[in-house]
Parts: sequence; C-alpha cells; structure tokens
Amino acid sequence: MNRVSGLSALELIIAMALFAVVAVKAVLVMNSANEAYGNDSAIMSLEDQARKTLDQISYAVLGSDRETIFPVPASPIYSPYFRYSLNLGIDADGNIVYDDPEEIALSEDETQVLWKKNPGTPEEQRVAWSNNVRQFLEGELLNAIDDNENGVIDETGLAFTVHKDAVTIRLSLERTTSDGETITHSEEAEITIRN
Ligand SMILES: [Ca+2]
Ligand SMILES: [Ca+2]
Repeated sequence: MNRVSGLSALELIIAMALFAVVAVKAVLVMNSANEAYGNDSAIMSLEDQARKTLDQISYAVLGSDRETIFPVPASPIYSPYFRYSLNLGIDADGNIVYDDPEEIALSEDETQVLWKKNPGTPEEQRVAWSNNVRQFLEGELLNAIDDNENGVIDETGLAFTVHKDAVTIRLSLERTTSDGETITHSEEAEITIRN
C-alpha cells in the first residue's frame, strides 16, 4: 500500500514536472510569436511611415517651380534640404505669381523631416512629417566615399540631388524595437518638375 502510494506520489511529481516543462515551452513559443509579431508590425509601420513621407515630399517637389528651387546640387553633392515656391499662376500683367516660400529640411537634431512655410522668418510655420530619420542614408558612412554606391557621397538620411529638371529624393528611417533590434527602411524617388 505504501509502495503503491509512493509510486503514485512519484508519478504525480513526474506528471507535474512534465506539465511544467510543457507549460514553459508553450509560454516560450507564445513569447517568440509575440516578438516576431512585434518586430513585423514595427517593420511594417516604419515602411509605412517612410513611404508616406516620401509621397508628401514628392508631391511638394512636383508642385514646385523650377525657377524657385534651391539649392540645385548635382551628384556626388547632395543637399539635406529643399527650398521651393509653388507657382500660383499669372497675374493681369503677365507676371508669374508665387506662393510663399516653403522648405523641406531636417530638424535641428537631424531626426525629423520638417515642412516649413516662410522658413527663417517670424511667420515661419513648421510641421513634422516624420521621425526616426537615420543620421546617414542606409549603407553610408562619413568617410568621403560613396559607400552605398548611389553616386552621392556621405549623404544624410534625407538627401536631395538635382539633375536638369529631375529631383531625386532619398530617405532612410531607422529605429530600435522594444527587444533591441535595429530596423531600417529606405525609399527613393525621382520627380520631374513640370514648370
Ligand atoms: Ca552614397
Ligand atoms: Ca561615405
């Protein structure tokens, strides 16, 4: 009787131990699934943010007047900002009417894309279009070499180049996820100015 109950107790302990192992495994599987989901959603949201920001910049560049854009850097030189005015049409005397100057630039700490109206004046308005801007474009290092082989040297996470009537916009976003992984996403567009 004692032997039987002793065995039963042992069986119970083994059963509990097995259950504990299975339960721990189940928790581990759930945790890694959550982490994978967390990383996937962080990557998707960064991609989404990069695309939306590139679209906003592209529309602004598309509407800009060729005569007003500044600066006009050609590869391998780039600009981290783009200043322009929208062409509103022609007045009664036949002169082109421009809207107030606008600028797309990095914030002072170089982590945000800012849109500004009347930049550098007391009337300046600014809107942040994106956070998480990478210090340099993906694959680029500060070393006077074109590391990522895109024809531009040491370009920042937001970089503009101009060739004739085409403006190339490059953007890299980067952030660290909750589990410490660094994720990066880059977008590029070439916009031909119509004016
Ligand atoms: Ca480069
Ligand atoms: Ca470099």
